[in-house]
Amino acid sequence: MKSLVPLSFGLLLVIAPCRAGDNTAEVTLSPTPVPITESSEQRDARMSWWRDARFGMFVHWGLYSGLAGTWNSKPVATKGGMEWIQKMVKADTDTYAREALPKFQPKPGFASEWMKLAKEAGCKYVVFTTKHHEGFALHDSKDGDFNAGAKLNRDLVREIVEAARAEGLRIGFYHSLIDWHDANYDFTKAKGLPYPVGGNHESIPRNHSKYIDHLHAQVGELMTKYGPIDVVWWDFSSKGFEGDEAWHASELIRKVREMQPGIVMNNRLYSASTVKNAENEHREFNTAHGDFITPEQRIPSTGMPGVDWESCMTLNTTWGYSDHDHAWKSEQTLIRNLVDIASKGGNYLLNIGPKGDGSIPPETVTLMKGIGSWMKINSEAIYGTTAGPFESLPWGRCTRKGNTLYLSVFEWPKDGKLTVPLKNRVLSCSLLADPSNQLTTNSGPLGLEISLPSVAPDPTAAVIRITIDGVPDVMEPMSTPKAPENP
Ligand code: JFZ
Repeated sequence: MKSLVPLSFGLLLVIAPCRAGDNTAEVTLSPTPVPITESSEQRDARMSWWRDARFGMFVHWGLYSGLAGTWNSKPVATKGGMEWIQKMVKADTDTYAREALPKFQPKPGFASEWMKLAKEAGCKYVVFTTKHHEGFALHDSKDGDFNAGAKLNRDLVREIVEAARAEGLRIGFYHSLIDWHDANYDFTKAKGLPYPVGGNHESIPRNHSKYIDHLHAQVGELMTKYGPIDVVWWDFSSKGFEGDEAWHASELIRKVREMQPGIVMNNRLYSASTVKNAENEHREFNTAHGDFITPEQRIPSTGMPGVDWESCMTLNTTWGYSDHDHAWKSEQTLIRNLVDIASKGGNYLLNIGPKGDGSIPPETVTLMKGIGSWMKINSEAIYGTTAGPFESLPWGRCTRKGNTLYLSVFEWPKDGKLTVPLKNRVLSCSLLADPSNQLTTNSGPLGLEISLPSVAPDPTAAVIRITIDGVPDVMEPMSTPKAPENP
């Protein structure tokens, strides 16, 4: 009997003929909740594009982008998330909006610049902030007036979604659960979650269930007005404030899955259930809480077979744009991160922080185009691959596609000999940068030995594609013979 995993309890949908794809279709939910079950085959089908994609672009953009890390014409900091500037300067929402709104002037065509860069970098999907903790919604919302429709007479979500579709990119909505604007968001209950101001604000009574109504209403607009949405990226919950208590999470999941049956959802409606030792990190991830886990600013030491995961990371140290953060990572680091993450079976969601007018900082353009140049030759070693069969490799990483292995060499062997702890017979072996030239291979005591040209075709990561006979038969790492006990 095929295992049916309860996705969540859902409502029997009364749908007008066309689904969320057609923006005019009014999606009505019928009263009686019915269990939504999904077989693991159905789940694999729903997740397959996301698993094959491996590489996405994250975009943090909001009113904080116009402030650019500056408050009262002074830099607030040179490191750390400037999307949190309201909290860093302890500003109430009115003061914050007064300062920030005038500096948030999206220029025409900003979104296609983002999508063209994402495409050029080799990203397959883009996840952008429809609302961050500041509470400002980028869509033309009928729920409240702190949104682009009311303040700018623009629907920036529509502009961004349409630009993504024009480039054939999948689109995802980051949506903050935390809200530093809504007067009913009860920060006094939200233990472990950030809030910009305290003190006398605590005395004003707040009706958090009214905030939850606002949250669900805006999510409902986002999930019904812009066609098929591929990813939803909630942010974030704590051990002290999560799930149904904080967000009526299972009801939200049910509604979103009904409005967007194909959607892929992250895990942050619940606190990150972290087991911090490398061996069994996140092994117990419960997919009723979402589809994938979200390590932030780090790459897990080992893969997590059976668990879908996506590492999100900044190009410098801030998610939102800052004039004062120049700690840009190197192109080499970013490319090797992508390879490292893919070799462990994960996705890489690499962030850009556009300015208040939507323009992209030149350093960001250079770095993303640099990754794109590498992907032009080597994307076969990333898209549609799974984790490599090796625990670790001294000279690089390995990704896999059936009986084809992609060896990404970071440290080119000085003696031109690359040792791969593999017993299989080699059917073909060549560089992705020079596919027509077969490389010589021999099998030796330490496994497969590949003869390489003296100079690496790419100093960052040179990829060798080998097809082998059968499934990878990995040699146990040679236990270094113990030095005889000194008598
Ligand atoms: C959150 C946001 O606060 C931040 O601004 C950015 O959007 C990032 C992607 O996500 O940052 C977090 C969220 C959760 C943890 C740490 C930082 N956590 O659970 O450790």
